[in-house]
Amino acid sequence: MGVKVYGSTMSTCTARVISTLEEMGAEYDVVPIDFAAGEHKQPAHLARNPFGQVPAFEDGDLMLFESRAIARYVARKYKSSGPDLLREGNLGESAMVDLWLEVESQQYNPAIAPIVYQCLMIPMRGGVADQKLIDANVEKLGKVLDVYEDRLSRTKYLAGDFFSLADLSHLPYTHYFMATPYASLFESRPRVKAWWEDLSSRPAVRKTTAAMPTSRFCSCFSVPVLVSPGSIEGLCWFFQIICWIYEINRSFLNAAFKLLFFANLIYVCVPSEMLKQGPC
Ligand SMILES: N[C@@H](CCC(=O)N[C@@H](CS)C(=O)NCC(=O)O)C(=O)O
Repeated sequence: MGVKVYGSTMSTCTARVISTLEEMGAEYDVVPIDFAAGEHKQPAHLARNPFGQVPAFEDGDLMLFESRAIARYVARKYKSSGPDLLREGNLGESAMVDLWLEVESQQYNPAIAPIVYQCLMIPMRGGVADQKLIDANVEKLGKVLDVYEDRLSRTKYLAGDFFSLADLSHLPYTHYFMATPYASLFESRPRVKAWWEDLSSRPAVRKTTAAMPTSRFCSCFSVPVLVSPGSIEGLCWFFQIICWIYEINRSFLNAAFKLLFFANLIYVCVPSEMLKQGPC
């Protein structure tokens, strides 16, 4: 029987688990948890994860939560069928994997997560991003990436010259971060950029990110758009389809929507349903 992952394929922490399962060639089922309906706070899910968060993970009688702990478990359970992601046969290498997993969780994630949240999630829900918070975290992330640039000038991957869970754990937030206007933080650091290109082109990673579309954050909600219910729906779907097909530059899309807004082509308020689960 395959293992079960409770969560959403689009959620960053769930994607950390899914990408590890994909790397290891494991069979698994994703059991969707309906955030909009508050399912993650209901007793059935609290029994899986007492913090009312996703992911949760089930393997027979074993129930786990915390994505990094689950990913480690997956790497150990399927170690004969996939890459050696933890290097537990070598004391020094496994220590380096642990070290860079800690760096991801304690340095990288606290800086990158607020940027992603502010730039993508808040506007999608109709809110206004906190630019001060973004700026502070962009600066923090820049300093972390300077350390990465230095590290990657000496080794191909973070823990050494081998791909490990420490690299893979960076996937979910970095994937979404690349759809923010601050992706240039990677462009300006050639070794970090090459490392990300390598990581993001792995087949298991591509399969995981295929279920994490960034075009859903297209910027029709990044300005206080006023729309007529009928016209915006068609317009949003139209741009969404263009996004999907051509993966066009989001700043162009942003400009296009702002232009439409100021040209007064959009004029009544966004229906609240669309803010919750709109096509963009
Ligand atoms: N440290 C946890 C964080 C889990 C987490 O923050 N999950 C988010 C989705 S990515 C969530 O469930 N948020 C809903 C909430 O906190 O109420 C992990 O790595 O699994």
